Amino acid sequence: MSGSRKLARRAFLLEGAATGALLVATSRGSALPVPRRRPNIVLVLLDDFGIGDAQIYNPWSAIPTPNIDRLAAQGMRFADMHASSAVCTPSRYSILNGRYCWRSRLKSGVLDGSGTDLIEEGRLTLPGLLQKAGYRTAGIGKWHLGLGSGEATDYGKPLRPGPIDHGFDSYFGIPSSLDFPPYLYFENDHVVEAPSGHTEGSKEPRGVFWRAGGIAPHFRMEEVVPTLTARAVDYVKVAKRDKPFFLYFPLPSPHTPWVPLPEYKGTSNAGDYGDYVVETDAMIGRLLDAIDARPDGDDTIVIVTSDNGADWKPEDAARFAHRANADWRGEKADAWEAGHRIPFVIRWPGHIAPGTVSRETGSLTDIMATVAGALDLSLPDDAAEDSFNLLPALQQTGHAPIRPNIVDHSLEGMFTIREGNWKLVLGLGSGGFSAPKSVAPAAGGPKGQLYDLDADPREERNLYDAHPEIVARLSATLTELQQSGRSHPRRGI
Ligand SMILES: [Ca+2]
Repeated sequence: MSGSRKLARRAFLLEGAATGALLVATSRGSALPVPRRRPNIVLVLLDDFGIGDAQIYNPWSAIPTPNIDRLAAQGMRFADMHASSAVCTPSRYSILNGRYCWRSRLKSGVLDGSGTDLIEEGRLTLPGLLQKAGYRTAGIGKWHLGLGSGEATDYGKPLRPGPIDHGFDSYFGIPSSLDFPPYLYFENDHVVEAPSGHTEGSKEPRGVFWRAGGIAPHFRMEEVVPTLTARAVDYVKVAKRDKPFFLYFPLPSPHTPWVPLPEYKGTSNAGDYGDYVVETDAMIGRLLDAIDARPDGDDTIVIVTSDNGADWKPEDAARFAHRANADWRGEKADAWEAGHRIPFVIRWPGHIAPGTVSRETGSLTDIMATVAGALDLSLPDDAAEDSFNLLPALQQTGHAPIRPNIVDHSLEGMFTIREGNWKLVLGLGSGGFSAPKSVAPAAGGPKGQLYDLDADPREERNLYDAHPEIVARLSATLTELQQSGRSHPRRGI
């Protein structure tokens, strides 16, 4: 290992090693009053974008990301933020519901393109909360939370229930990941162009992958990201100021297929993946420019984050001098840190000090309670049950950890629970894509994994047998969280 890589590795490890509410900040703010006019809110959710991709998180990234870096310089980034799951569908469920997805009918894996509506009828969602508070709510991008009811989605019928039944005034996008058929756009409850064509799919080169299936005749993989971005930019440009707006913008990149437009080819040092990340960052730049051009541009909360870790395999790391998940162990889908530790950047001028970094341990399930806290909205007891208000971290007014614990979940449904520096994994192996995926316990050997992330952020020393009391305590806490149906204490009591 070269000297510079050693330094890089140390920087990654140091950034992740500290736990709790220690703040590394350029200045300390104080609690600010609730704004007179409610701010616009833009939530950009990237797909499989890793914590080592953006240069603001990883100065050694082989991919230029000037727009995400600019946003972070104007706001705050979190170093210890986690998706609640290491894969798409459950992570998205938890963002829009403030609730762990393993409490829903989906106990592991993801929905495919025929998956039906996952969000329970009547459940208050993040857009539903904002809709009730007088917001105009729009979703533009990858849905991946199921459409319709019954055994499988019937794309020939109205796509109900769907996003417009869960708090969105309007929705335009694609049903699931860009590698799951059918390949089409839908708007609100109907298909824009029927998937009357067929694609044989693609398996190579590495990352240019999509499955065989139905496709709308005018649907082009490489046009999806710019098409969605143009829609989002138009939305921001024309949104009237009589009401604040909430825009949920889940881009399907840089998830497979890695299909950058020709003008982005060769713009990174990380192949098609890196070039697609450059394009993704440029699209965020277009959206930021549209926001900043509005008279109320400063009166806007902008969040950029990712639904899980990067799909960056050992062979990718061998081919390119790039670490999409920094030096965290594993990759997307895993119970190990690279599966779910993700970038999280938030800008809110006048309320969040620019250029700040938080080491607060947070979860994407917290967006809902944090937004409610920022807007002084109350949440009913039967909503956002796993969501904590991170506003004290954003405003740098808190000192104690906000969350008592976080729970993460791998592709295969392997649970982890984290409390401070301790992380318990209920099983052996990654539980996801990395080898070994699953390991049967040896006679007399550990049944799970226990790591001290402060001392061992790479998760290399399993302390399961050395600290049975910690294993027992964290196991009991997880069981309590599972059985009680909530992490957040009952509100108003
Ligand atoms: Ca994803």
